[in-house]
Amino acid sequence: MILLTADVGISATSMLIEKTKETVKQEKISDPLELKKILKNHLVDLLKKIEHPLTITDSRPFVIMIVGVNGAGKTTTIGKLTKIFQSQKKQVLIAAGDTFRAAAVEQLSIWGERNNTQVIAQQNGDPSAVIFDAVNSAKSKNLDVVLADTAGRLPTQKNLIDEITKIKRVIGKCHSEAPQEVMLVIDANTGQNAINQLKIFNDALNVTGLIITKLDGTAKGGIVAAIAKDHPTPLRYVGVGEKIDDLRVFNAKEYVEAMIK
Ligand SMILES: Nc1nc2c(ncn2[C@@H]2O[C@H](COP(=O)(O)OP(=O)(O)OP(=O)(O)O)[C@@H](O)[C@H]2O)c(=O)[nH]1
Ligand SMILES: [Mg+2]
Repeated sequence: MILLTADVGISATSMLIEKTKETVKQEKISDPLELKKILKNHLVDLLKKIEHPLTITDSRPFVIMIVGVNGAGKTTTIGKLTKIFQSQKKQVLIAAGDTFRAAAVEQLSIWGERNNTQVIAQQNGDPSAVIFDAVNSAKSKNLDVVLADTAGRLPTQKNLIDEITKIKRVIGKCHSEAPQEVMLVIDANTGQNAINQLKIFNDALNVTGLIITKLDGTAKGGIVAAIAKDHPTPLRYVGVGEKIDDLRVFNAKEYVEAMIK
């Protein structure tokens, strides 16, 4: 029940129960209080599979494309990531690739100001063109990182999924290795639908990293266990609030401690 209500899902829950039973048998456990500890250890082992922090390589500019459904926390995460990268002495440029939502550029500009970072935007621009310009500009200035925001889109909106594959292709025209990271942002409240989001975005873009946001709310975030079991993808960071410092590097052990009290 603990696992299912935390969104771990049937498949990963069944596997964890089986593994727990095996351990109980092998180690001849008779104290019921030990069960939770054993279960937690198996969950940590599972989540370790996706505990892979992001490393920014020397392939300049290191372009990170941020994608996900509407309202997942993409733009906010860009603000938080900028601060983290700057603290690592990286020079960051932000590309306002959400040309769809009216207030998107303004929202990103506020994050740019907070971090004292340049935001490249164009009025009524095509998202591919905006990001292309930003990557070229970063290249000519020899900057370390480009964070490219994109508009929210649903896995069912085929035209918008096609559009984002085009954005990725165009980025590759300015720098053959770019985008070095395609980051999918998932709201922890999404539940099992997160797997579907991951599948569709992965088919279209080859997702290389994940961010799970809004873990400060009621969501327990067990969806990451389902991801680790059925669709293992490196989980880079977790969002724990709306403020600039509310982003943590994913750590399997800490995560499980927060998930199962
Ligand atoms: N509590 C909490 N709120 C968050 C977190 N991350 C983002 N938010 C909030 O979620 C809302 C949506 O965030 P955005 O960053 O605008 O999301 P988005 O994915 O860019 O949205 P679209 O561009 O409209 O698709 C905002 O109110 C954010 O403050 C988080 O980790 N915790
Ligand atoms: Mg946004």
